[in-house]
Order: sequence, then C-alpha cells, then structure tokens
Amino acid sequence: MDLELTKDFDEQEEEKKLITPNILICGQTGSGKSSIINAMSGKQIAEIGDEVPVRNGIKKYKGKSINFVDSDGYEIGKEEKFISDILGYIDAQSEEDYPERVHMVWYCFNMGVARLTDGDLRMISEIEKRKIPVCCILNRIDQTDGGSLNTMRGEIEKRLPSVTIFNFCASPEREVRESVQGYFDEEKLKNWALANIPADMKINVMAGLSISLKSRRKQLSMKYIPSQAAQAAVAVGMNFSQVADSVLLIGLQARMAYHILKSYELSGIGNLFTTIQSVIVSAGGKKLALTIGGTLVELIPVGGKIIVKGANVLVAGSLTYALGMTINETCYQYSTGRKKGSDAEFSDILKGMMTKENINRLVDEYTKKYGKQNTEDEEK
Ligand SMILES: Nc1nc2c(ncn2[C@@H]2O[C@H](COP(=O)(O)OP(=O)(O)OP(=O)(O)O)[C@@H](O)[C@H]2O)c(=O)[nH]1
Ligand SMILES: [Mg+2]
Repeated sequence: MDLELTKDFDEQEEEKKLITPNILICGQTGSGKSSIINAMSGKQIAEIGDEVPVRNGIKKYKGKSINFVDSDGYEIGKEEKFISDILGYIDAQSEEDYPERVHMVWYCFNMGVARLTDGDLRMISEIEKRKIPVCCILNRIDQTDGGSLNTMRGEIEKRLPSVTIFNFCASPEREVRESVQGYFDEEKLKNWALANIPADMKINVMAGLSISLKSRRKQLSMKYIPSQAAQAAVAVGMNFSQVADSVLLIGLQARMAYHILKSYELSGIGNLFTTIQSVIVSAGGKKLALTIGGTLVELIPVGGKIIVKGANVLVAGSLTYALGMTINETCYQYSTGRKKGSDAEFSDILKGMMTKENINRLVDEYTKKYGKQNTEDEEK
C-alpha cells in the first residue's frame, strides 16, 4: 500500500479545526493594554491612545493563530460599570460554543500610577471563579522603581495568592524598552500562556505568540508528540485489520505533521508538508514509511512479525513518535538555521534525520519510556 500522507488530508480543513484562543486583555485605563497586544502580536493592530482613553468598548482582533480581545480600561470611580461590562462579556461568551469563549485573561496595571483598587481585586477573583486562567501584568515598569514594584507585587500576592504576576514594558519606543531589558518578563508571560491554555490550543499559542524555538521544541517533544503516539496506539488497539490501521495512522500522522509545522509557523510556507511526505516515502525505498505494514518489520526492534495485537500497538505508538520527533527536530534546526542566515533546505535536513539509526533510536526511546504502559493498556 502506498503511503500518501497528503492524499486525503486537507490543510485548510485542518486549519479550521484548530481552535484559535481568545485572550482578553483588561484592566486599568492607560495601563498599556492595546500596546501589549501590539507588542505580543508584533503588529500595530490595536488603536493606541496617547494617554487618552480610546472609547471603543470591547474589540476583538482576529489573528491567524490568536485572537486578542481588547477592552476599554476603567477609570477610578467607574469600577462598577467596568466590572459588569467585562464580566457581562465573559459570561455571554461562555454561553456560546467553545471556540467563542474567553480562554484566558491578562489583567493589566499601570505602574506609572501603581495603584491597586478593590475593583481590580474583585475583578480578578471573579475571573478566577469562572475557572479561566488569569495573570497580572505590571506594565510601564520604566516609569516606576524597584520599591513600588515589590510593594505592588506583595499586595497582589497577599490578596490573590494563586495569581501569577509579570513585569512588562510595552512602550513603543525601543530605547525605553531597552532601558528596562532584563527586568521584564516577556518570555515568562509567553511560557505561562502556553502552559495554561487548554491543550487543544497550544499549537496556536506557540505560533501566535512566537514562543522561543527551544520552548516549542520542548513542548512538542515532551507533551504533544507522546500524546499523539498514545492516540495512535489506542486507535490501532481498537482495530484488527492492518489496512484499517494504516488508514487510521496516516490520518493521525498527517495531522501531527501539519501541527508541528504550524507550531513553528512553517505551515503554508512553500510546501513543506508535501516535502515531508516525499522524503518519508522515498527514504529507504518506502521501507521507512512510518505506518504499519510488513515492510517495516526489519526496522522494528520488537521481534519480527507484527502478528501480536500488543506489538501492533507498540509499533503504531513508537513509529508515530519517531516520525513526530524527526519532524520536530527538522523544524527546529531549520528555524534556528534560518535565524542565523543559513539557507539549508528543509528537505535536506529531514533526509539527514531520516536514517535507520535515528529512527531505531527513537523507536527504542519510545519503547523504553512509554512501551510498557501501552502494552499494559492493551492487556486490560
Ligand atoms: N513609558 C511607557 N509607556 C507605555 C508603556 N506601555 C504603553 N505605553 C504608552 O501608554 C499610553 C497608553 O497605552 P495604551 O496601550 O493605549 O493603553 P490602554 O490600556 O489600551 O488604554 P485604554 O484603552 O485607554 O484603556 C500610550 O501612549 C502608550 O504608548 C510602557 O510600558 N511604558
Ligand atoms: Mg486601549
């Protein structure tokens, strides 16, 4: 049977299935909410008010991988309206389908003023009550000093011990940002967002927040790829026919390949997805086709014929893992290379990685780390 990763796989359909997280930015007026959206998306998407509140209620900026929901800040004395407007929005969305809900909230403070009100505290705890991940961003740290920053942190921590706090500087002036470099937590905030967004949105967060390449590689290799391998094992465990297994696996592996590319913002660039397919199929004259089939036997260190159901499960898991890890490493090397000015081709890196030794090593790694678990599941 020919392996065609892309045959029944529609990238655009898959793209639609990925849920785009809605991150709501709210808090004090002039705290730099719109500027933070610009800083985080790398674009000038939100209106920037020059110290004057921009009256626009709540606005959603739809991005390719992340939607930012910008809201008017509240002014002292108008807390009640602010709280009911924002909570009203969150609650109305929670009645909608899952993709329409607010999935995360960033609550912003203006450190130029450094004021913490009961309204802020009430608002944050109301969001927490709704089980939506929320963090505090102490923005405009260039306009304060270490003492005020610590006092503010201390007060928030005392009243809301479970909330995570980040220092930030979203000034559009490069010199201003550089003057406080080393004191603000852009990377930490991004990693917090990645860790706290629901699992089905992590791919989009990696792409949309430009998470560091190292963190993307780690997230994919420690969490995403093993979970896909486990799914492959489960899918195969429920089926007996090898043909059905292959079809199931191809779909799952195609989606995984696409997701990994997307995590590195490499989907839709050239046609790397097709490249992956052709490299996998040509490597070793189809013997490396990473689905279950008799041709794979010689690659598999679990003892020859795939006749035992338990072994099937292990093979499906380990080969899906090997494929995922190989694509992950290729994307990582390709992206870091590009940053350094290298023009190495994606397909050459992938070919270099698709060696029997490498695949065997990964299959072994999976078997050691996860194999026991899979076969046990199978025996139950
Ligand atoms: N110095 C400094 N200025 C900042 C920083 N972040 C934002 N600003 C400036 O603060 C002003 C207000 O920023 P906005 O992003 O409009 O603030 P906002 O919270 O969206 O304000 P509203 O929508 O009116 O509630 C603008 O002039 C920004 O350029 C920062 O970290 N440092
Ligand atoms: Mg604004």
